[in-house]
Amino acid sequence: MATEVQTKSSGNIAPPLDARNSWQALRAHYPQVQKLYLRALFAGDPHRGERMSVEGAGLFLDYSKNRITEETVKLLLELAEESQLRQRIDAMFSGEKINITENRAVLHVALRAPRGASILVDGVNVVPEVHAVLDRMTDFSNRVRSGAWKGHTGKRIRNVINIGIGGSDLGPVMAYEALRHYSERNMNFRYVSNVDGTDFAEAVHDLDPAETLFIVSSKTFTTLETMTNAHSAREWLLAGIGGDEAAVARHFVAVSTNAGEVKKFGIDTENMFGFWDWVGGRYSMDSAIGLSTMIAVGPDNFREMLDGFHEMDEHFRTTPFERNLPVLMGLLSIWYNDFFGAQTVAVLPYDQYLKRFPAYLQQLTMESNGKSVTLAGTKVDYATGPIYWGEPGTNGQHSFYQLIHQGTRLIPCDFIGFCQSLNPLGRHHDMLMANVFAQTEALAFGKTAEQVKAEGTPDWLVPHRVFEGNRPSNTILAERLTPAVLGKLVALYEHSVFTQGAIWQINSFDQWGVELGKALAQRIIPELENKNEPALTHDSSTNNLIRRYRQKKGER
Ligand code: G6Q
Repeated sequence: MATEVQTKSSGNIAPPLDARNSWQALRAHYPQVQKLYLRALFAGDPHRGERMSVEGAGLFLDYSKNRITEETVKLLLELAEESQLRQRIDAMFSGEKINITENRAVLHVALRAPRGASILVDGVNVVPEVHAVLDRMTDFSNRVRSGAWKGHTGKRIRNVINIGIGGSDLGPVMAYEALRHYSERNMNFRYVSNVDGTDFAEAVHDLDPAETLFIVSSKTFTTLETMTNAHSAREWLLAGIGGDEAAVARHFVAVSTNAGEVKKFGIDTENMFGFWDWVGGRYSMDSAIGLSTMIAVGPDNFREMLDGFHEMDEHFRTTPFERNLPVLMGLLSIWYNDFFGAQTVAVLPYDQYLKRFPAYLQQLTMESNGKSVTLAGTKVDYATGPIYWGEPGTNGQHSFYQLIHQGTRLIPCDFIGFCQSLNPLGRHHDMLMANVFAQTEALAFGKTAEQVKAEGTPDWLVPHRVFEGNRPSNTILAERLTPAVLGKLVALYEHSVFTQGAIWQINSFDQWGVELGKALAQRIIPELENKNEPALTHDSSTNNLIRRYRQKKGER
C-alpha cells in the first residue's frame, strides 16, 4: 500500500510526523515556550517587532506578537524542510498529480501564469489554453459592459446573476464584494447559491428579465443546487419574456468543464467558458469561474488581480522559507494547532470590502485541510485543519472579541489592514487602523492586576478587569485594497493551507467528506415528494422527522 501511494503521489513522502526529528524537538521545546509571556519576550528584545516582520510580494507580515522564540522559528523551519515542503511545492508547480485520490494535478497557479510561461500536464503546456479562455472572457465581458451584447428583446444587460455554489460561488462573491470599488456601478451583480428558493426569489424580485444575464457556474454542471436554481432561472426568464425559448441563448452563459450537460440545458456551447480538472472548485476564482468578477471590474482589473496572485505564487515558490510569508503563516498555524491545542483561527479584516473574505477562507482552509487520513491512507494521530472564522473589524470588537480577550480558549488571530482607504472620509481610516493596532496590543500585553488597581478599581472588581494578554496574533498590512493586493492575499492563504497540508501529509485537494450527505439527500428527496406514504427505512430519528415534515408541509 505504502509503495503504491509513493508511486501515485509521484514524489517522496516524508517520514510520519511523529518520526520527524524536528517534530520531536518541537515537542520538547513547547513546554518552555508555553510558560513565556509576550510581555517578557518584548521586554527582553527591544527590536523583536522589527526582527519578526517580513515583507513579500508587497504584503507586510508582523508575526512578532506570537508565542514563539528564535528557537521555535528555527525548529518550525526545520520541520518544513524535513516534511519535504520544498519538494511538495516543486511537485505542485510542475504539474505532478499530487491530488492522488482523484489522480489530478493541482494547478491553480497555472491560471495566473503569464502568457509566455510553460506548465506541462501530461506533456501538454496548459498556459496557452488558460490565456485563450481569458481572451474569450475578456471579449465577452467587454461586450456585456459596453452594451454590445443585447438581451433577447434588444435591451442591454444591466443585471448579472452568477448561479453556482461552493467553489463556484464563494470566490466570485467574495471578489465582487472586495473589488466593488472598481466595479461597474451601472450594473447589478448578484449571486445565487442556496437551493432554498428564497435565495433565487430575493435575487430577482426587482429585476427585469429582459435585462438579466445568468452565468451558470458549475464545474460538473450536475450539482443539485446549481441546476435547480438554473432551471428556475430559465422558467423565470421565459415567463417574463413571452416564452420564446430562443431567449435562453441571449440570457444564459455557462462556466463548466462539462460541454455535454451545458448543451442539454440549452446553452449554446459557443457561450460556454471552460476550465480543467486540475482546477479545484475552491481554487477556481481566477479561472472562468471568475467571469462575473471580470464583468464587474473589467478585464484590466481582473488581469491585475491575476498578476497579484502570480506575484505571491512566485514569492512562495522562490523565497527561502525564513522569509516566505505563506510558509511562516502555515508553520505558525501548525504551532498553535498541534502544540497549544488551539482549535480555531480568527481572520479579522479591517476593511468592509473584505466582509466575505472569512467565509471564503472557511472553504479554502477547512475543505482543504479537514482531513483525518494521511496520503498513505493511515489515520492521523494529531490535529489537522483548524476552524477558520471571522468578521470584519471593528464590528467583531463589539461582539465576539470578548471571548478572545478574556475567555478560556486560545484563539490565534490574523489582523488584516490597509494603510490607505479607498473611501477616505474624515478621520475614519485613522480610527479604523488605530483599532487594529490597539487590539493586537491589548491581546498580546493585556492589563495586569497591578495596572487595574492603580486605576483605582475596587479590589472585588479587579479580577474581572484583568486582561491576561499573551493572546497571539499576526498583522498583515498592505498599502491599499487593489485587485492585485486581493490576489496576493488569497494566494497567501492558499499557500499557507498548502504548507500545513504538506506537514500533516494529507491531501488538501480532495473533498470526499461532502459526498455522503449529498447521496443521502438524493434518497430522501423522493420520500418527501411522494404523494403516497413511503416506506421509510432510516433510523427512528430520521424517519420521525421525515414523517413530521410530510404531515406539516401541506398545512397552511
Ligand atoms: C470545492 C468543492 C465544491 C464545489 C461545489 C460546486 O473545492 O469541489 O465546493 O466547488 O460543490 O461544484 P460544481 O462547480 O461542480 O457545481
